[in-house]
Amino acid sequence: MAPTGDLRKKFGRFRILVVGRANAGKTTLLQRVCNTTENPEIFDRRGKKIDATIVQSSRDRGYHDIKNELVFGSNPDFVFHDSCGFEAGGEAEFKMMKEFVLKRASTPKLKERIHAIW
Ligand SMILES: Nc1nc2c(ncn2[C@@H]2O[C@H](COP(=O)(O)OP(=O)(O)O)[C@@H](O)[C@H]2O)c(=O)[nH]1
Ligand SMILES: [Mg+2]
Repeated sequence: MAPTGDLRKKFGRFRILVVGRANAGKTTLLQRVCNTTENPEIFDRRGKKIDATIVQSSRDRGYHDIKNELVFGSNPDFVFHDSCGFEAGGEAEFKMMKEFVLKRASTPKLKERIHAIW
């Protein structure tokens, strides 16, 4: 087995999808794991930072996009994706999550792959 450092170099950041209902405690869980109380920075899939003030005041699709990347400043090597499927409860959202998982679990682009689902 390759030493951890080699794996890190090959795969880059560790990417985790968190799935659960609204208010299940997903955000709290991520903060606990990252040992922080800060809110994550949110980036779109192209890496463009999404303004936190927009995020807080808006419930539009721009924010509730499973492709957005959540990163805590204290733990920049971990990237989280927050499922929106179960929050909206709609079939379209569930389908998007399914597609996201199917695509990102097998993509040959290692940097885009999800490594774990919680
Ligand atoms: N009692 C209790 N409350 C929790 C726990 N985890 C989170 N909460 C609270 O539940 C609410 C929703 O948590 P949040 O992490 O925002 O849920 P999310 O919508 O899944 O991201 C917040 O008010 C948290 O403080 C827990 O383990 N026990
Ligand atoms: Mg949350």
